[in-house]
Amino acid sequence: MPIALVTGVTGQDGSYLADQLLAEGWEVHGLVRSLIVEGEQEVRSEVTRHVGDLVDEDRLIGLVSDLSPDVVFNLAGISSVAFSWKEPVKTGVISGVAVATLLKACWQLRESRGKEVRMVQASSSEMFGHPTAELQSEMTPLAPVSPYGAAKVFGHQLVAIYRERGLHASSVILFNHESPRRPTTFVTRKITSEVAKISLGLSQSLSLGTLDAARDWGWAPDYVDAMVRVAQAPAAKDYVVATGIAHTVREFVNASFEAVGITDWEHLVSLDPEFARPTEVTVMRGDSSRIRTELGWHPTKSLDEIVALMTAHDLSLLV
Ligand code: F7E
Repeated sequence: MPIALVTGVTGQDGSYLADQLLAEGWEVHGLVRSLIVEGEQEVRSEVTRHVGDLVDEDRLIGLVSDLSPDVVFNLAGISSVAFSWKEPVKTGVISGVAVATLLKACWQLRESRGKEVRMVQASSSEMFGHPTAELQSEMTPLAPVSPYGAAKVFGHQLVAIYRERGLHASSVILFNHESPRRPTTFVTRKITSEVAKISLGLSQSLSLGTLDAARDWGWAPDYVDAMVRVAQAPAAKDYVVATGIAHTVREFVNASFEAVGITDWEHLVSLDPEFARPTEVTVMRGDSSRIRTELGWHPTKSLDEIVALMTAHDLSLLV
């Protein structure tokens, strides 16, 4: 039975990844900050939880050595671009420097016991910053415009350095991916949860930072499936994971209101500078040809399907 260590197992991606790995017969271990999980996904009982902090180098190295995993999936870190502006130092340490610790831990395990441990790093499209090409691929220059993007670049480049050194270390460059497990601090779930409330008369309006930004939104379980494929690929590489289709926040809002039968929604939505970013990437759209061709991955849901599922879920929480 292959063994996986998943950091960030209580997040949207970590919880879906644990579900998939368990279904495929893996032994799954998760790094958690505390055994009491608040505001995060419940960890399934089959996942062995280990309390530890990503900034605790001795703890991480000891854990990797004790578990001797086949794959370390690093999904932990600050995932909110907006929050990274408030806590740039914490973001750099947790989302950037901690990647070095995990790579060091994997390398030491390999050197000391000859264990062929692999690592998959959750990189991000935020590393591209203002895109210079219409579609971003593995070849697109990295030029982040947020503390989050900069921290991710550090981790991403270290993965490439350890790969060069001989470790089977890959990065998945994830474009936005959503689900009912997304926290409401992200725009998609903020929209669907608020639209559900408005449709039931429980809220009067939805405040957003902008309606014009466009993102390449996919279905989170598909992105987790990409990680498993990348972990099992013969050669370690970087892979963009994206649908290739961009939609604006306005289109997302429209689809969510449509899902609850409201067509005239403009008066229900307002703009609030509190939710606007110091720098905003206007359009992101990924070219995932490499993972489609080499590993047979493809997205399974359209934006309308994702919005309908998320809105229906939020309605079900209220009735
Ligand atoms: O923003 C705009 C916002 O916070 C999406 C993470 O998974 O994807 C995610 O980061 C867009 C941006 O996600 C509001 O300015 C408008 O243009 O849902 P988000 P994100 O920042 O793109 C990347 C790829 C990651 O790697 C990250 O970990 O929506 N937007 N109005 C808003 N965003 C929020 N949160 N709240 C608003 O009111």
